Amino acid sequence: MTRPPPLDPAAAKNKLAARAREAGFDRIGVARIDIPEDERHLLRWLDAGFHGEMDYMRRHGTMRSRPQELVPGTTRVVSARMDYWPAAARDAEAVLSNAESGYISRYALGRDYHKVLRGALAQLAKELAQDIGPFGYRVCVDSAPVLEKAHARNAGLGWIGKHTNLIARDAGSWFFLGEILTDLPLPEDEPASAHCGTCTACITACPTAAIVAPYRLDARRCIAYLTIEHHSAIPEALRPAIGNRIYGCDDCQLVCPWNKYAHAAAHPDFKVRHGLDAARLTELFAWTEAQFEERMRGSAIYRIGYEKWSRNIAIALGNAPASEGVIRALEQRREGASALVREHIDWALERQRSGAVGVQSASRIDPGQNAF
Ligand code: B12
Ligand code: SF4
Ligand code: SF4
Repeated sequence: MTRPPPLDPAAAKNKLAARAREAGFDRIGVARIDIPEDERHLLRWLDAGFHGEMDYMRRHGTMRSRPQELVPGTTRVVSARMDYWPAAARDAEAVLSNAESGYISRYALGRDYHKVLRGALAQLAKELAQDIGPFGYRVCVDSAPVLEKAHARNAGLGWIGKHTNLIARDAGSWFFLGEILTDLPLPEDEPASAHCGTCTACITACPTAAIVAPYRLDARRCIAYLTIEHHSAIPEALRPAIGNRIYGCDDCQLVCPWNKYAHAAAHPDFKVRHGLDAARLTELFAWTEAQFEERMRGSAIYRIGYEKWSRNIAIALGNAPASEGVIRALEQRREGASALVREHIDWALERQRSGAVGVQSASRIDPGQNAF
């Protein structure tokens, strides 16, 4: 029987980097597993209730900050970055300032990134095993209980900005992260240094004042949380500031000066689908559930389901300029809508009929105003 040659960690890392490029990743790095300071921030964040309805974040406990509790034997985290900026999409600012269009976050205009990254990471790990022999690993993308940004920072991929996203000096922040937790003793990279300096542009730009302090995000106020993760009614006080953002929010990243260094997505799966970069709200609202299922399958948007999709569009219609067309669209969907959606339709109709729309759609929430 032939034995595999003894592992050369540096050579294994070089192979990994080469295979990662072939698999479509823009950068990888290797980190140790311990992140005690980040664990403290996570626990303080949970104690403050900032996670809102994302109960799973509390349930996972320290497994989120200790990969060795998730996968025994783990000694390294391989962090991988894949850029998603859809360069051919309609200009973000133009869509945001057209209240009759729905703004969908740049990351969700193409295929669901969970599928893209998980597939690429699994391929990467399998090919590395062919190169160097079998090793222990688990791949993670978002859904696994791992503090991805902390590991990526320690792997040298970037720093956690004041808006709490990871930023790379040479690539901005429009990228996804994924990991391979492994028992391979790969050489570690140097953690990245931070470069926000005195800038506070993201904090000022946030429409709902969700960045309550540098590096501290109250998810309950964040439009990404409200439109994607929050299952029940959206607090009325926050609805006007949501404007026409119907899935996710990008404002804090759109103003970040480091994003002038962002790279366009190379992966074909991140190309815009179904004209989602500039769809009219009334047209989206007219979709039946069957049309939503058919068109959104394979997209990250599919995960929120037709009810939350309709809830979000109803809010945007409540923020749109008053018009007969919008009122008709809302009335047509009212009959047969679930109690949750009907409540949001009624709110929108009230605003449309009273003329309380338009100006508020562009407004920001006062940071002192508590919606809870
Ligand atoms: C839960 C979650 C959310 C929540 C909460 C966001 C958040 N900041 O925590 C919501 C739904 C709001 C959200 C929104 C978005 N998300 Co998200 N999300 C996650 C998820 C699943 C977990 C994040 C987490 O653990 N949060 C817990 C808190 C404690 O962590 P934190 O805010 O990051 O806090 C860290 C630091 O800020 C610091 N810290 C915290 N408090 C304090 C206090 C002080 C004083 C200091 C100094 C430091 C400090 O320590 C913490 C630990 O490192 C990750 C995937 C993953 N498994 O990691 C994706 C992830 C972070 N999301 C991602 C994306 C793309 C987004 C959106 C851009 C999507 C969109 N356009 O709508 C927005 C961005 C909003 C924003 N400004 O962060 C990407 C980010 C990629 C990147 N470049 O960083 C990730 C990594 C998913 C992925 N696999 O690519 N998300
Ligand atoms: S994603 Fe939007 S709402 Fe959330 S922190 Fe950034 S700007 Fe604020
Ligand atoms: S906008 Fe400024 S403060 Fe916010 S993350 Fe970017 S550099 Fe840091």
